[in-house]
Order: sequence, then structure tokens, then C-alpha cells
Amino acid sequence: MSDEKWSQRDYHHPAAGWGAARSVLGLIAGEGEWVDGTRAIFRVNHENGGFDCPGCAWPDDLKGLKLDICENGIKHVTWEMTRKRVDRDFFARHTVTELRHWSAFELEDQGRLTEPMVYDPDTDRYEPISWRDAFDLVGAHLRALESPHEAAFYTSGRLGNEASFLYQLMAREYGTNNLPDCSNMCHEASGRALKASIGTGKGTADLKDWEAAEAIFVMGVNAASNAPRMLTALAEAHQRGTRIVHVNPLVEAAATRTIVPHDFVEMGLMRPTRTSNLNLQIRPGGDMALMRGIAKVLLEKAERDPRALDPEFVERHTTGFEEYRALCAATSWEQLERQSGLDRERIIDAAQIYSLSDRTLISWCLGITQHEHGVDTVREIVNVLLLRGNLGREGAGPSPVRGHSNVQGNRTCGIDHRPTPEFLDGVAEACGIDPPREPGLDTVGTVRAMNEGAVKVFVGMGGNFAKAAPDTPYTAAGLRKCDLTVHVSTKLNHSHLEHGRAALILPCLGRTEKDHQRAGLQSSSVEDSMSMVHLSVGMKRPASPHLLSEPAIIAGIARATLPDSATPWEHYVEDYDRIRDTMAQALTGFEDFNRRVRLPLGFRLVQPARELVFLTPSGRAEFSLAELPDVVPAEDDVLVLQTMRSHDQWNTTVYSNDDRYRGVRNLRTLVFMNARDMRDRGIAEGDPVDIESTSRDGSRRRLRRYRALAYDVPRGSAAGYMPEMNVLVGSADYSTQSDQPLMKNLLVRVVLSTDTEEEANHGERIEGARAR
Ligand SMILES: Nc1nc2c(c(=O)[nH]1)N[C@H]1C(S)=C(S)[C@@H](COP(=O)(O)OP(=O)(O)OC[C@H]3O[C@@H](n4cnc5c(=O)[nH]c(N)nc54)[C@H](O)[C@@H]3O)O[C@H]1N2
Ligand SMILES: Nc1nc2c(c(=O)[nH]1)N[C@H]1C(S)=C(S)[C@@H](COP(=O)(O)OP(=O)(O)OC[C@H]3O[C@@H](n4cnc5c(=O)[nH]c(N)nc54)[C@H](O)[C@@H]3O)O[C@H]1N2
Ligand SMILES: [Mo]
Repeated sequence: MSDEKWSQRDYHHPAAGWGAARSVLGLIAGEGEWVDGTRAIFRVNHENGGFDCPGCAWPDDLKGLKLDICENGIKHVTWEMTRKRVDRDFFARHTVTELRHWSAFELEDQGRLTEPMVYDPDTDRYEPISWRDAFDLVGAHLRALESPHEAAFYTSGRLGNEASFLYQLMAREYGTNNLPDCSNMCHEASGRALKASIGTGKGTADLKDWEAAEAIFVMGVNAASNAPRMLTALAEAHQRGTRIVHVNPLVEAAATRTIVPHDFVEMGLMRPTRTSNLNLQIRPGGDMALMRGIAKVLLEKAERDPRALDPEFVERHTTGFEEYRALCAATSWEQLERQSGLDRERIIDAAQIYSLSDRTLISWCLGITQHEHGVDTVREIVNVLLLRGNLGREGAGPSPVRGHSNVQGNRTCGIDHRPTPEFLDGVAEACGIDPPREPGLDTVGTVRAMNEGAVKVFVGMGGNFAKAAPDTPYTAAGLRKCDLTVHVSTKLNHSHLEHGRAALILPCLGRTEKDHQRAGLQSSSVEDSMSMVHLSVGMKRPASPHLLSEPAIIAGIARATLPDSATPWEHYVEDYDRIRDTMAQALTGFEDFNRRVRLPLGFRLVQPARELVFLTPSGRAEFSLAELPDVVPAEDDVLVLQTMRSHDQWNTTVYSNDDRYRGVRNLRTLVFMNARDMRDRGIAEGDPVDIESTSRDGSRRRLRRYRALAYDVPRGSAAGYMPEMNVLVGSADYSTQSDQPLMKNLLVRVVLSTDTEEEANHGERIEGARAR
């Protein structure tokens, strides 16, 4: 973070390659982690021993060189393994009010948290507290609440399966389903859509399918930065002749060419592999129209050539086909072109690639889900797959790219504010508790409830709720209204500083560290994007002798809160095999858990839809019949703004102000715009602009003196970075289908700034909410 001037120019090198290699070396050296860093890298994602890379949820490669790592994974691992420490002296030197002005980078860069800390309002500082007193404080607050629903238990997607199971058990034994999680902002739409369409809320494809596909659609994901190991799959697929279609308003680095990250020969020769056959620069939110257009082309073609569809599959395994056919016929090309922002010819090109392939995978991430119509769009993706039987067949199926490394496992193990009756029955029987049956609060609901005084205790199991959640000042105000906020964390972040009247920071072991309990060295399991469950074992000495594991912290809180609990909390923590034995009884698909998770590559959870068993009301895969929404803003001067990640950040952790593949150096307070949209507004390259959003409740919010940069985005759309831009997301701006905040769909006006430098960059709310 220097005062060095910013710059932006096109990046012409392939993704991964030497830019990435240089960056990795700098990172390892920079953190003073040469030895540990390099040793750790060779232990990431290994089949025997080693820890699961916390960088993303892409599965481990099962073949070839076991060097399945990437630049951003290494960045993430070395960040956790830093030698720097945030100790009691640090907290003694800085008041909370002072720290609140530090950047996210500056806070995390102080290093690892070392001991439990409690907030002292008299000194406005965090001070040391013993674990026992910390647990007692949480227990006292939770026991004093009038109703268990006055507490919320947030989870960020790093938490291992065993800890997730204990955490949900504690919340439910205590009496609430208030289990908001990061998935509420991430893939909630995918889960709901897949559950409705095919009966189970997960993708059906695995890495073998990626290797067998004849066509792959990559929709709304910046793979080179956020799932870099996907680059290998794409490059290898392209070399095999697989046709690859990228759908994205931006042409991202992975959508052109890459150097296979672990192919050192190719790196040496600088020989890039192409990763695309077709790039479709879609209008934001236009993906559903594209999918419907593809279906329309296929259905018209099928009138002359029945092989355009898979009539046998449709007949045997689906319902609603005739209605869907009629819906497609009734949707005009004019509508499809306008809503997708694509010409008919381009849609036909995509349909052609799709219809010439007998094995097609469609993968997607936040560009699809963080929209009002995220659920309908994912269901439309499934509709298109069903038409040609691309399900339950090798090389085919829906393949959402999940975010956090264990976000899928969290859900499987019960982190869900809307648990199914079957799930609760399993837990009730195996654990002898009587769980609450009514749905709990999700992320958006928790923020509102804290502000309304309905939630008084907030427990965050990892993550950075204050910055990750929408409407930053409103979320902060909610946290500050709480009687108690508790954060289980590895590093300091703003959530510790927007605290309740009483507040605790509880430091935990990271995934790279050895977790010793009474029965010896413990391991935790995780589930990747493709339903593979395997063990992760830390190999480093803990950052401090005072750290506890997440299961131990949960057990400590549970015992203090539920003194008469029949759950053997201490017994569980002594040996995680015991937790797994209970999970084997409680959770479907976890039979014989302890044995199977120790198989060299773990095991694959059964995904019934892949076996063509559909747990839907009809027992079949269900075509969805949603009306095509209007995604074009009503007013001409409004732009649709998306908030995304740079190459050099991990969610709320910002490593630098650079964004290599988009050619940006030293600037995050930027907005990418179409050059013609800039000209229309009298804005020149790099001019300071104000960005004003209008929320659904009529309230307006503004960011000042951002820099406008011309970028290849469709007219009428714009892009900038999360989490800074969360100040523009109103608390009313969430999808009615998924309750996900509309982080890729903000309606904004951008104008030349008339402010002075001093007024720069502070997000603000500029008008009270009008009633809807
Ligand atoms: N290095 C690194 N890795 C990460 C993360 C990280 O922060 N850093 N975060 C992790 C997490 S939690 C997650 S959820 C994932 C996020 O992975 P991504 O989904 O790649 O995250 P974003 O950076 O938000 O990028 C969204 C992409 O969707 C595109 N997009 C926006 N709107 C639309 C649209 O309407 N239609 C289409 N088709 N595309 C659109 C954007 O141009 C961008 O390419 O990555 C995970 N991996
Ligand atoms: N505007 C906008 N907002 C977004 C998004 C967007 O695209 N646009 N994306 C959303 C998405 S997809 C997500 S997933 C959320 C992310 O929301 P979160 O998961 O809440 O945020 P992270 O930044 O991933 O959390 C980082 C913190 O986790 C803690 N941590 C790291 N490792 C560990 C560990 O092993 N154990 C524990 N206990 N703590 C640990 C550290 O203290 C670190 O500061 O943000 C959402 N917010
Ligand atoms: Mo995410």
C-alpha cells in the first residue's frame, strides 16, 4: 500500500505462467517463510497426510504430478503461516477506535492472534482473558437470553466437517436454527435451484467428468484468480478438443489462454494453451435469456432432427417438458436478444457447440448466483442440460464452483438455517436432542434482527461478517447494538472492531497447524466442490501455545452454556474419531465414516441425482417454468454495477492494490466502465467520479472520488471491488428467490466528482429509506 501512482494497461500474458511464478517467490520470501513456505507447498492437497488447501473448493487432482497448487493457494497458505504475531502488547498499544481506521490489509498483516482477548470499555482496548473466563462470559450471556432465537451463530466456509457438526449441534441443543453462513451470500441460489430441479442441492460432476466432457460452459466465474486450478482442467480439455464457451460480461484471463500452472516444461517454453472457443459478453443478469435461447434453438432443430434432444432421457427422467417447450416457443428472439445483450447469431453459435456435444458440463459461480433471478437462472441451466440428457452421464452435468474450501461440507454437516426434517430427525436420534423445527435467520435476516434488537448475541465462527455482509454501516450498527459479540479467528479484522457492548476475540488453530488432543494428533475432514470428502492434517507448530482448535472452542462454549447437556463435549474433543462416529449415525452418506475417510483419497458422497435418483416431489428431474425476467434497467442513465474480487485478495483480505490480469497497479478505488458510457457522461480516463446507488427501498448511498477506467464491459454495466463497495448494497437489496444480497446487480449512477481530495472514498448513506 504505497503512494506510488496507479496505472492500468492491458495484460497480454497468458494466465498463470511466469507472472504467477514470480509472485509466488516474492510471497514466500516476503513473509520470511522460505523454509516453512516451500515445505508446506509440497504438502498441500496431498493424498497421504498434508492439509487441504484453504484457497478454494476446487477438488484435488487425482493423477500425475502431485503438485496440485496454485499461486493464490500459496498466497493464502503463507498468509496463515506468517511469523508475525498480534499479542497482548499490540492490543495495549492501540485503542479499538484507532484500529478501526486501519485498512483490512494493515489489520491482517499484524499476524496471527495469540490468546483470548476481551473488550474493556473503560480503556477502549482488548485485554487478555483466560479461556475459562471467556467461555463463562459467553455461557452467562447465552443463558440470560429470554429466547435462544436472540442469538445467531455465523459460519465462514473454512470450518471443518467435525467442527461444523459440533457447532450446529450446540446451536440446536441450545434451541435455535439461527445459523447464518457465508453461503447465504455465495451459492444459496445454486443450492435451492438444484434441490428444486434435481432433488439434491449440489452439483453432480466430478473431476473425471471434467476430463471426459466434450463441451464445457464456464459462466460467471473468474477462474484465473478464484479457482486457478480450473485452468489446468480447461487447458487440458482444450488440448483434447473439448469446446469451451465462456459467458461473462468481462473477458477474464482464463477465457483466452493459460500456461498450465504445473507444467514446468510449458512454463519454460512460455507455450500457452488456449482455453476458449467462444466468449459471450453477456449483459449482467442476462444468462437466463442465453440459456432459454439455446433451448429454443434446440427445440426448433428437433422438429427436423430428433437427435437435437435426448427424447428417451426426457421421457424417462423428467417432468414438465411440454410446458417448457411451449414457454420457449412463446419467448421471442427480440426478447432473448435484448435480455441477454447478445445477437441471435451468437446464441445460435453457443447452441451449436452444445448440440454437437454428447457430454456437456456447465459450471458457474457468483456471476450467476448474486442476482435477483439466481435461482431461476440455475434452474434454466439445468433445463438446458436435461434437454440432451446431460445428467448422470460421464462427462456431463451441473458443476457449480463453490467458494470457501469447505463451504459445501458446512452445509452437508448441518450449517443451514432451513434444515430439512430428515436432517433434524437424524441429529435428534443420534445425539438425543430435541432440535427446534422452525427455520432460523440467514445473513440478511441476522443483520436486520441485530438492528431491530431481536438478536443480542452474535457468534462468528471464522470470517469477517462486518465487511462481507451488505450495507457496511448498517451491519456495523447491528453488531454494535449486540450485548455480546464473539469472533473465533486466526487474524485480526474489522469484525473485531465493530463489537457489541461485551466482546471477545477467541484465537484458533489454522488448517496448516498441528492439532494435538488427548488421543494424539487430530485431523479434520472437508468436502470439496465435487462432493469428495477427505482428511486434512496440519503439520506446523501452532502460532501460539494458547490457541485452541475450533472443536475445543465450540465444546468450551457449549459446556458453559448448557451445563446439564448430555452431549459428551469433552469426550468428543479428546478424539475426533468419536465425533465422526456420531456423524456416521446422524448424517446420510457418512456410514463407516472413520474408515472411508482414511482411504487414500477419501470418499465421494453419494449424490443421488448423479445416479438418476431424484429426491423431488415427482421423483423426476423437474423442468422449471419461470417467466423470463426483465433485467434491463428502466432508466437510461443507470448502470448495473457488479462487485467482484481482484487477483490479489481473498474475500475481505486484500493483499495489495494490484489486479494483475486486469492490468491494474496500485488502485482499488476504481470503477471499470464502457468507454462510450464514460464519454456520454463527460468522464475521461482516470477521472474522479462519485458512484451513487439507489436501493429498492428508495434509500441512496454514495462512494466518492473513485477513478473511472475504460474497460471492455458491455454498455450499461460497470464493475468494481468487494468488500469496499458493500457500502453501496442496501439492506433491502437481496433476491426474493434466494435471499442473497444483489452483489452483482447494483443500480448506480456515476458522475464526475466535484469533491476535494479530502472527502475521498468514504462510503455514505445520503438519504433515509422510503417505505416500499
Ligand atoms: N484467490 C481467491 N480465490 C477465491 C476467493 C478469493 O477472494 N480470492 N473467494 C472464494 C469464494 S468465497 C468464492 S464464492 C469464489 C468466487 O469466485 P468468482 O465467482 O469468480 O468471484 P468474483 O470475483 O466475484 O467474480 C465474479 C465473476 O462473475 C462475472 N459476472 C458478473 N456478473 C455476471 C453476470 O451477470 N453473468 C455472468 N455470466 N457473469 C457475471 C464477473 O465478471 C466475474 O468474472 O472464489 C473463491 N476463491
Ligand atoms: N459486495 C460483495 N460482498 C461479498 C461478496 C461479493 O462478491 N461482493 N462475496 C460474498 C461471499 S461469496 C462470501 S463467501 C463472503 C465471505 O465472507 P467471510 O467468510 O465472512 O469472510 P472472509 O474474508 O473469507 O473471512 C476472513 C477471516 O476469516 C478468519 N479466518 C481465516 N482462517 C480461519 C480459520 O481457519 N478459522 C477461523 N475460525 N477463522 C479463520 C480470519 O480472521 C480472516 O480475517 O463475502 C461475501 N461478500
Ligand atoms: Mo463465497
